[in-house]
Amino acid sequence: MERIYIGMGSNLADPAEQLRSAIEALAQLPQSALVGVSAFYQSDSLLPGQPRYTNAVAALDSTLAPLALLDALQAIENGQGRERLERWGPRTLDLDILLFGDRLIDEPRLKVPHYHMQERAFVLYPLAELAPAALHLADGRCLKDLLAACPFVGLERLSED
Ligand code: ROI
Repeated sequence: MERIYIGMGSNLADPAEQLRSAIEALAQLPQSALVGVSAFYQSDSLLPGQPRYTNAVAALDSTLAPLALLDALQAIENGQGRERLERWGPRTLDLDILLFGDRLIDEPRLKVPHYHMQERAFVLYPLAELAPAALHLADGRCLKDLLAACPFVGLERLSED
């Protein structure tokens, strides 16, 4: 059993509803238990000209292998109408494996820890609601230091409903 953190994002077709549906789907994954979900956060897209995003992080305990989990997450994305028209394009649902236990994964389909998480407030702050500040990533960085280097700017924490 490993603790996995999954970043969720949406900027199309009622983003908060997309995240709620994704959370229900994560709770149904085989060999897995959903153990936590952060608050939802809104922020502008990193790319200009796109609708604002709603983001959150989920914590999952699972015995699935990383690529099996990736397949399952992509099936959830596709099931919620994800169309891969352009890289970085607007999307109904994006599910990213941020951390997978203490593994370092470097495969063509999957890099863990997730590439850009250290510079993304919309990943780090929801993650920090679920993970201990002392959490060390497989590459040696600790969450507390990543947070200290990533200001809480442009994020709007939505009240739970
Ligand atoms: N911007 C925000 N705020 N949230 C995201 O999830 C997100 N995802 C992306 C890009 C387009 C880089 N910008 C984002 O893929």
